[in-house]
Amino acid sequence: MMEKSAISDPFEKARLEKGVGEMDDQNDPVTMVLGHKDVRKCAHNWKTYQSGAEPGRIVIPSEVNIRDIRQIPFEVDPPMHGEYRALVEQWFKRPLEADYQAALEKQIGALVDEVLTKDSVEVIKEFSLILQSRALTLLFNVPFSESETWISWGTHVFRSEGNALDGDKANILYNYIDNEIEKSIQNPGKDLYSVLLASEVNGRKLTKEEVKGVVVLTFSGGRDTIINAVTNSIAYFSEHPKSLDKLRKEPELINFAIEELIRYFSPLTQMGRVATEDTQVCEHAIKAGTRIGLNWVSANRDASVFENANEVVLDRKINPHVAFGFGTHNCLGATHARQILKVLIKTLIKKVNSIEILDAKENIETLGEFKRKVGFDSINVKFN
Ligand code: EMZ
Repeated sequence: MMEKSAISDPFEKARLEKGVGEMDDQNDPVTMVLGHKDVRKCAHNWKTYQSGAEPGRIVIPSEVNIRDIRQIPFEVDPPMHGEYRALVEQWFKRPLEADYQAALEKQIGALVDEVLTKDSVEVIKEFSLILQSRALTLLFNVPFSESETWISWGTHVFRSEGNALDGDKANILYNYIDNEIEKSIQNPGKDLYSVLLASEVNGRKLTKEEVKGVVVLTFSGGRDTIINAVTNSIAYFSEHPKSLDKLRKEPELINFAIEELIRYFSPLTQMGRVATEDTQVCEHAIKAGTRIGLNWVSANRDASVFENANEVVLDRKINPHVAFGFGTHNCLGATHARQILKVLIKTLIKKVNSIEILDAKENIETLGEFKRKVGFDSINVKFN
């Protein structure tokens, strides 16, 4: 029987035969680029494949109908992209600092202690969502109590249960952010809002709209992605107790394990780009103004790059995965995400003997003819 934690690769055949796959998305079709080399090439080529299209359009499924706020630096092309990125880069490296790490250890330790006392834990709602929301207070440098509000928003800030894009839900986030920005203008502190409000690009202060653009991205980009990574990790260690033992005995492998789990799960399936000219990928015509999808998931299973690509090789040493994207737009939150997984694994090693899956419902994403398991809609476990 297939393991519950296993995630198969639906793109293999198309990747080998054509190099691309087609899907529709709200009548704005996407040509998905599937091979590792092609994905990297297109991601690198920001002149032909732009991010600075209409806000929301490079996200698949497209968010053009539910938002008009440009996310920064994510939906901006060079050279302006670099200006913004330089502003936020240091802030997003704070997860490497000792007190950040200690605070994260305290948060995750307490949460694991709590779930250990329960007979059954629904991992997404009772563990991963809480973990992500609490950890985010560190990234924002705001009081822990804010996480209560964020938890109430559920696993995705732009989608309601059942995955439908939801404009009303987006407005809850926007109103919240507008309010926080006003509060920081009145009362500047040491939080992300205040830091952004005080910073300058090209010799002028960031506008409120720009601050909002960075903040929206901080809320949305690392939400379902981290929740899926954490949930999939719990499922994986539940079915592979020996892997947890191995890391217990050889903690020097933890960093390799993190990269490998991220490669294998690839929480973000793909990211779109809009072609600025008529061009082609794998002899497949791409018309100016249409979209391609940089399919990280497929690239991360490319057998010409990864030996035993469909297995978790916990101590994989050479691992040029693209789960955090590639090139100019590589993931700003990657340091935070990696630190979360590191502390999670260390905490499991210390406190947990075994995890038993009681029942699980898969979350399957449909991309044209392809069906991809992203993770779970729900998964109940018992921590021992
Ligand atoms: C966007 C995206 C960023 C998008 C790196 O990914 O994440 C998605 O979950 C959001 O819906 O708006 O932030």
